[in-house]
Amino acid sequence: MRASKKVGGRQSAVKIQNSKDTEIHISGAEGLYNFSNIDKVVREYFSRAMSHSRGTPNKVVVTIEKIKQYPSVVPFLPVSTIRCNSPDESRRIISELLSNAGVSARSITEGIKLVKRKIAVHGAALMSSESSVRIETDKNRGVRVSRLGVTKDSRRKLSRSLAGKGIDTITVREAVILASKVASCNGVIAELCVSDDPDYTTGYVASRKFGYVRIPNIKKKGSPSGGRVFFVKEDADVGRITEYLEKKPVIVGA
Ligand code: WAQ
Ligand code: MG
Repeated sequence: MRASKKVGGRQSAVKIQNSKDTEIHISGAEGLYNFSNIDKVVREYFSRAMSHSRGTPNKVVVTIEKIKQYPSVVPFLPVSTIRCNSPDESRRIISELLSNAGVSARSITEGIKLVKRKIAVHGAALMSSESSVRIETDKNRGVRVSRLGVTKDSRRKLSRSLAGKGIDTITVREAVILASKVASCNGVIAELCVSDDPDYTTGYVASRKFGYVRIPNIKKKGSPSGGRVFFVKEDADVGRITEYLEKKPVIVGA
């Protein structure tokens, strides 16, 4: 599902080709579901699109595709939460974690800039972990991770483990599932995420090396900024990584 708001004039965001209008990203969601659940999922996605804190969309696109490829199964990243009292402190924590994963100081600085930018985009940036060069083909859209899901069993396990930490919410569940697919992608070494929801101030850094590390107070309450950056190996094959993240069906929960 993709919900956006088309506005006339110069209200920033992504300019629509050959048009005076711009399109502001409101909300998006995706998943792998059994055919029998589609009716229910589409209704949930629609109501989510229409009640987002970023505003009311005037365009909602729902795409339903039959998947022919059998999904591969990858493990959940272990979840932890680090103490962090302010956006300033979060910079130091993000830097330490990303540097530990093998991201250069330059790429860390550029990555933080991207997730703190005012205009949220639909997808994620792919950034070279050494040179900080962005390698995704469409920089306005970014790479959108899709075709990811859980089995009933693994969903239950995830909920149980998150409930033990008091964080069994749809936001955390979806983020852990997404980060687990991203971490399973060859060539990706780490992810940095800040929600674009103005009221959601916990972000995370994730990697296969240390799992999914939640960072409270990563941004100020009320800020509509947010974004995701996937840091990739310097010699990464952008076509293969994009194909895996956008198209390869992956079930999390080995
Ligand atoms: N693929 C790529 N990028 C995405 C996707 C996706 N499927 N979904 C969202 N993004 C990008 C996009 O640029 C958004 O602006 C940005 O990420 C933030 O998306 O454990 O809710 O859906 O408490 O607002 C983190 C949970 C929640 C932390 C993250 O992200 C925790 C969240 P949002
Ligand atoms: Mg959001």
